[in-house]
Amino acid sequence: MAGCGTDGYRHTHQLLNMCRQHTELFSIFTGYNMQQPQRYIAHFDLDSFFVSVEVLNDPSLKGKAIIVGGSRDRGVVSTCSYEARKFGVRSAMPMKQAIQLCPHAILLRGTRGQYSKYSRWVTDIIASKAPLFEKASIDEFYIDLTGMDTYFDPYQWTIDLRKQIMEETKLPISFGLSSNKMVSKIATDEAKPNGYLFIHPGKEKEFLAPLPVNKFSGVGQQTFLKLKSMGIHLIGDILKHEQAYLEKELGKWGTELYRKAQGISTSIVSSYREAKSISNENTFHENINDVELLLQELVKMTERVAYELRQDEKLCGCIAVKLRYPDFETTSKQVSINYTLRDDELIPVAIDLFHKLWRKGKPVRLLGVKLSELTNHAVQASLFDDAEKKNNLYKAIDDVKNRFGKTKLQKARTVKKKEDEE
Ligand code: DCP
Ligand code: MG
Repeated sequence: MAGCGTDGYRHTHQLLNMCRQHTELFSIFTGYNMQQPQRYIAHFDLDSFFVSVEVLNDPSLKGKAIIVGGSRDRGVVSTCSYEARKFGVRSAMPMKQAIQLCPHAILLRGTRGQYSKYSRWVTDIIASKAPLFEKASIDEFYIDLTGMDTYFDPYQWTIDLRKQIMEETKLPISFGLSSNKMVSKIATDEAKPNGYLFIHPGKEKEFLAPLPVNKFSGVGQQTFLKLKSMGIHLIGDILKHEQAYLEKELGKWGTELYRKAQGISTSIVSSYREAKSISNENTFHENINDVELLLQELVKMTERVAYELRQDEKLCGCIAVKLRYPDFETTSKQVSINYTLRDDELIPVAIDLFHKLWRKGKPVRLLGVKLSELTNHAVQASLFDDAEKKNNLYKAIDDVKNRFGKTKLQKARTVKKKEDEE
């Protein structure tokens, strides 16, 4: 069976992970240093993802300065080709500014469904090969290969996986491989575009030293300027100072930077398969067979889970509806959707699933909605100006919900019935 080998690795890996955590705890509590297995973590990230998809669909765009984003006057840049980056164009920059920097760039509004499709395709390839992986965003993955060096060379394995992804999807992707997530992510960044980099265990500090401090996530403009005023420009400069001095100047962040500069990071790769979903279920006091009432409940629940999704700053790629009848027969149906966080995209799909699932007229005991395939949310939802407006609207609604409780604002369908009843 095709999946057997990978499953074997996965189980071995889970065991190793448990052992590692226990070993760490044992060491912390007893002070006795137990030998840890060498960690290997790969980080993969597609190159100029949205642009690469556009180029696949229209090869005449290859090699040109391309910007994918919203409208010229009010939109922001989602991403741009490396040719446009040479002119200083960056993600999240106002389109107006980007056009000024690179007036000859080809402007594209983007095709969102396509990005979800390719994101899934890459995910599927990684899922079929990797012992344990985490999908960190729509185009970014961490793979934990710890313990697998008994079976194969982790570097060669990662090179082969990259080759497979590029051959199958035709999308360029880069990777960094090292002993931890932080260093691998920075290595990917250094390897881009269309490259890869292996930082051998023990060489982390050396690799980081000549890089600017804002390579660390979390070092924004403010910290950057503060560090500059302290004479710290490069990561290596951080270690020229005592930890106590950094702490005095920067508080906890100083300690954190001191650790990071040494190439230390212990965060673990959390499995995509086990990644959380957001769900809401309701067992009714009395069974319901009125379709309007059921739909009203369904909309309310979908709004609730979508709100939770936005609070977690995630997008979802899959929605499921579940029904239980009084005889306890339980059915559910799910469908993959374009990655979204929006009620107006989720609700119609939930309603459609409900109609496909429900045996008309049969009383329902329990109704549930679940969002899964959660991934971190870049601002790609702001691709279209209309989406931008809607996202701002949701933000405003969510702010009110946060301040006054979740029941204050609901959509027409969820309040209609109550008004009718009054
Ligand atoms: N994205 C977006 N808005 C942002 C950042 C990203 O819409 N502010 C979208 C467009 C990107 C995709 O997410 O193509 C992936 O984000 P990355 O940060 O990985 O950027 P790219 O893949 O475009 O380029 P890189 O080669 O730097 O990874
Ligand atoms: Mg990318």
